[in-house]
Amino acid sequence: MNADALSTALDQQRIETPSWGYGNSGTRFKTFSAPGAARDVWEKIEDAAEVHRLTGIAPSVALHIPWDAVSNYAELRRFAESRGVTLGAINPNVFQDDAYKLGSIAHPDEQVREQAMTHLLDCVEIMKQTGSRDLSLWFADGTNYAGQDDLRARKRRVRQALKRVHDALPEGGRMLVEYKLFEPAFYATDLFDWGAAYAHCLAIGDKAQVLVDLGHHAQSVNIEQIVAFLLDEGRLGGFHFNARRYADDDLIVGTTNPFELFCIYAELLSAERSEDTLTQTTAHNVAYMIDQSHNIEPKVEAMLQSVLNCQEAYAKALLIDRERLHAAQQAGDVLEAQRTLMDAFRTDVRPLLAGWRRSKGLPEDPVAVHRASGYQDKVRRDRGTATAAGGGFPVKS
Ligand code: PSV
Ligand code: MN
Ligand code: MN
Repeated sequence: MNADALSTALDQQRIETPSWGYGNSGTRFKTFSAPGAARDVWEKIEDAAEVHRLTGIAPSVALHIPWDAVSNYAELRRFAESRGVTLGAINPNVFQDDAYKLGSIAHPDEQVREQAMTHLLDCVEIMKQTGSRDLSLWFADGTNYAGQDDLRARKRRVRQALKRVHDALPEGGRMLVEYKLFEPAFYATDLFDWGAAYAHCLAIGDKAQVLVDLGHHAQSVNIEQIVAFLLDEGRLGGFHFNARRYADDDLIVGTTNPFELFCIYAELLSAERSEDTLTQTTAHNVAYMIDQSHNIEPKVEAMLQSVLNCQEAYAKALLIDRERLHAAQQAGDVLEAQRTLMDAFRTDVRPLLAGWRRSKGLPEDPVAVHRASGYQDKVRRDRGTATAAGGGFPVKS
C-alpha cells in the first residue's frame, strides 16, 4: 500500500465506545467510586466526545437501557451531536430485574418472557429516536444445574423472542446477537457460542447478525477463524472489543491479546477486498465497538488507550503484503507465509499514526495531550466522587 492509500484506509476506521465504560463500575466484590467518573448519560457522552476529539475515530457512543434512559431521546441525540458524536448501538438490559432470576426470553414463565419482550420492543422504539442502526443483544439467560429447565424448550423460546424483535426492527435496522460461553449461569448458557447465535440468525432473517465479543470464548478458541467464517457467510454484524485473560474480564483491548487483535483485523481487511459481494458488504458494515468497564483505571484515558490499540492493530494489518502472502500460501510455503504476517505485526506503526494524526489536525499523542489537558482534574472538580454502591455481577452502571 502506498502512503495515500494507507492514509485513506486509516480515515475509514471507526470505533464505538460504550457509555458504561465511563461510569463507576467494579467486580462482583466491589464497585469502586472513581473521582470524576460520569454520573449520568450526559456526562458519559461528554467523555465519549473527549475520546473522539482526541482520536478522531470514535464518533459514536453505545447506550445501555435503562442505565442511560432519558425522557427525551431527541434531546439526547441533539446533545450528542452538539458535542460532535452520535448515539450508537442500543443495548437492552434484561438481566438486572428480580424477575429475571431464571432468565428473560428463555424464562419458563411466559409472563416474564413478555416483560422482557416489552423492554426489547421499547428499545426498538428508542433506536428509531436515537437514529441507531443496531440493537445489540446480550442475554444472561442460562441454567445452573442439569435438569433445571428443558434445554430444547429454552432454545425454542429464545428463537421465538428473537424473531419477534427481528420483525419489529425498522428498515435498515439490525439486531446483533451476542453469545457467551458462561456466566452468570454456569451449567448452560442459552446463547453459548457463535454457532448457536448463527443458527438463530439464519432462521430469523436478514436483519440478524452475530456479534463477537472477544471476552466470551473458551481459552485458545481461534476467534479470527470465527470472524472469517461469519464474514464469508455474510453474518458478522459487530464486535465487542476487550482483552481476555480469563473469560469476561473486560480489560483493555490489545493489552493481553495484541496479536489476536491484529489477526482479526487481518481477516476483516481481507474480506473488505474480497471479490465476493456479500463478504465485502458484510465486512464494510461491521460495527466495531468496545465493551469494557474500567474498574481501576481512569475512565477517559483507559478508553483513549483502547481506541488507540485498535488503531495500531488495524494499521499493522493494513501493512500485510497480500501478494507475498498469497504467493506463499499457494506455494505451500508455511514459514514464508507466517513471516509475511509477522513482518507486518512487528512493524512499529507509531510514526505512521503520528503522521496521520498530524495531517488531520489531531494530537500526535492523544494520551499525552489528554494528560496535560486538565480534563481529568476538571471532571473531578465538577463531578466529584459519586458513591458507588455494592458489588454483584454485572456491576457496570
Ligand atoms: C456481560 O458479559 C456483558 O459484558 C456482555 O458482553 C454485554 O455486551 C455487556 O455486558 C453489556 O450488557
Ligand atoms: Mn459484550
Ligand atoms: Mn461480556
